[in-house]
Amino acid sequence: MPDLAAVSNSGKTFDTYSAEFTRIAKRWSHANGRLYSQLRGVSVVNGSVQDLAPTVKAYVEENIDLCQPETVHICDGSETENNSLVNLMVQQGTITALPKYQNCWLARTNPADTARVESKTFICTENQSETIPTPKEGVKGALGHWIAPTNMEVAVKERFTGCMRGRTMYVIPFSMGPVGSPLSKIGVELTDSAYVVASMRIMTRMGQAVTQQLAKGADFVKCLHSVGAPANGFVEMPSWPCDPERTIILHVPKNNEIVSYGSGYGGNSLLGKKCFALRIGSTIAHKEGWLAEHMLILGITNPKGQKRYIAAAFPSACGKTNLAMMTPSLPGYKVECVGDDIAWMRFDSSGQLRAINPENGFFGVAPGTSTKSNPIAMKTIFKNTVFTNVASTSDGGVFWEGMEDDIPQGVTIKDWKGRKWTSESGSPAAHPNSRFCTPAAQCPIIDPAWEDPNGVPISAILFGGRRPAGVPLVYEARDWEHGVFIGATMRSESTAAAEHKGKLIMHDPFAMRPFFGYNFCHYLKHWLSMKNRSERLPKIYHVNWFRKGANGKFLWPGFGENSRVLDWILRRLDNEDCAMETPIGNIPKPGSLNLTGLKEDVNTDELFSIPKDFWREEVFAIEKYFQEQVGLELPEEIRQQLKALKKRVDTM
Ligand code: GTP
Ligand code: SPV
Ligand code: MN
Repeated sequence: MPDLAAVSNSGKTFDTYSAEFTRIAKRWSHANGRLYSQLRGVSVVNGSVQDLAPTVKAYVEENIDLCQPETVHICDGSETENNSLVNLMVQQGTITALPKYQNCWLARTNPADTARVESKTFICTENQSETIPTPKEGVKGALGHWIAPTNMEVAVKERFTGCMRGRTMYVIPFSMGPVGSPLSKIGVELTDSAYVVASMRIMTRMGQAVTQQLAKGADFVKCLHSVGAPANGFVEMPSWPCDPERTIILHVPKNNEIVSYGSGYGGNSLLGKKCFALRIGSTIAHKEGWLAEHMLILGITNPKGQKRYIAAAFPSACGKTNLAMMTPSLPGYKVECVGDDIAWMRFDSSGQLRAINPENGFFGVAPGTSTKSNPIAMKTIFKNTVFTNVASTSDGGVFWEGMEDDIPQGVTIKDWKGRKWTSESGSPAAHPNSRFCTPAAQCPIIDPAWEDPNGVPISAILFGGRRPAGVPLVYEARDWEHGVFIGATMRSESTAAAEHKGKLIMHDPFAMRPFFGYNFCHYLKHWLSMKNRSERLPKIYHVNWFRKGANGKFLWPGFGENSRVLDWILRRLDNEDCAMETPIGNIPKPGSLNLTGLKEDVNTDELFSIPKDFWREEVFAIEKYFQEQVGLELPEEIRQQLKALKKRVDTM
């Protein structure tokens, strides 16, 4: 209700009183028999305009004018609010209940909207060279996409004008990182998707507490999102509106601004995640002297009770969530989870690298998650979780590849498109990129320090990927520069997390290729410059759980057995003499990787072999990649590293 008391200040004439009353009354309107305040003539059906910081209000108003929503809903993050959104989505058919579990929901997307779309993701800067290195003539750049400001303006106008007609614009105030931590950053996402609101409530700290920070004048990243209204007006699947033809995801580092249109899925729509915490985040980090990385963070305690933290960058769907929640097979070890996807890291005044997880939930790959592979995830996800594109069971539960043992006799399955499914159907039951969206606090091994405003101290950084051939289980960088080179030359088999078809070995430096917010070469220089920030830099490793033998099967059992690799790494951090030099880096001395109690036979010769032919090809591929994608801009240190590797491989 308007604050009439505030109007009736003593000493005012009746005319002023009446004029002020009219002015205030104008900001209110009737809808559904209720009184609502208004913004630009649009009813605000939840939350109070008075609570909005002037800067936020201006941002909302500007986009009301552009998107022309029917109503505005300012999110408070409450359970009541969430319940009403859930009810709305059930009514609209966007989600269905999963009565087998507590407060769990299944969303089925339009089959044309199931993953991130790298090819439609752009960074907008005045000059192309701020965003991407200049590729060799005739070569298509593969280190991000640039868009000019004028083109972006056209793209936005074309898509966003009136795109929320008949819909509600939700205003989501959110914090990446614990609210109020000096390392955290705030965002405001405007979206027309209730699914995005419900997901952002899990993935970020969202609502009232953040509104209060904003009211105190906190800066924020502007995040505008619409699922879109296709140009031809035809919405194929009203329960999941989207506009795949015209999907576009735009970032303006200069204004800390994100604009995303046409997709409701994951990294395309939950703008705190890849768009903010990585792309815009990396540009802020570059300016402020820290690192925003596609990395998990885990704590590991050895049998002596000594605890350390490790960060690891693997490309999408290459094992971050699984490693972050690992149940170690080696007796006496304990792993605790700080984060499974993103790390914000900076050196403190004593030269210790410290990391926070800016997220509040896990948006994890469902297929492959099982009581065998990731029991901790299985203990996390069956309450307060939104599942997307998994299969469903006749007893009100979920199913995906890997859950075969969990399905009771007589229970039938519908695939992610809602069609009857059996193991003979010939297609996967769950979409390969189907996901769970679940609160991090529910993880039974969440680290006690996971919300520490100062972050956790990082002792080692791992890079890795899916390398079916040639790349050993683990190797250690010779020094920081070599470590940066290893990150820069990462390659991995493509997965279902983005739109790439087939299993191509793709270059994915630092697992950041889809997420660089600025020119890769400037990013490399930034990483190299970290050398001057500390006397005690973390050690760097490369790991590969995915090497295959001649029979086409994985050579290494992975998952909990990866604790054996972490054990070797921790012993290296303690300066144990358990490594030997090879041309590509240091690998475990024969017999030094603890294999005691390993249930399967592992061919360690094959697992650790470094075939000369393979590595000559690898060096050649890296050389070609740098020549074509980066050219003369490549930092000299990296050029020297490549030269040295080539020489070592040639004299193998
Ligand atoms: P994003 O959320 O896309 O960034 O993926 P992620 O890096 O967190 O990958 P995740 O841990 O979800 O693993 C993806 C897939 O790889 C799942 O199907 C896992 O079962 C599988 N996987 C993870 N770790 C291992 C491992 O050690 N060995 C094998 N063979 N497969 C693994
Ligand atoms: C990834 O692809 O790396 C993810 C999923 O973590 S998404 O949020 O969709 O980007
Ligand atoms: Mn990821």
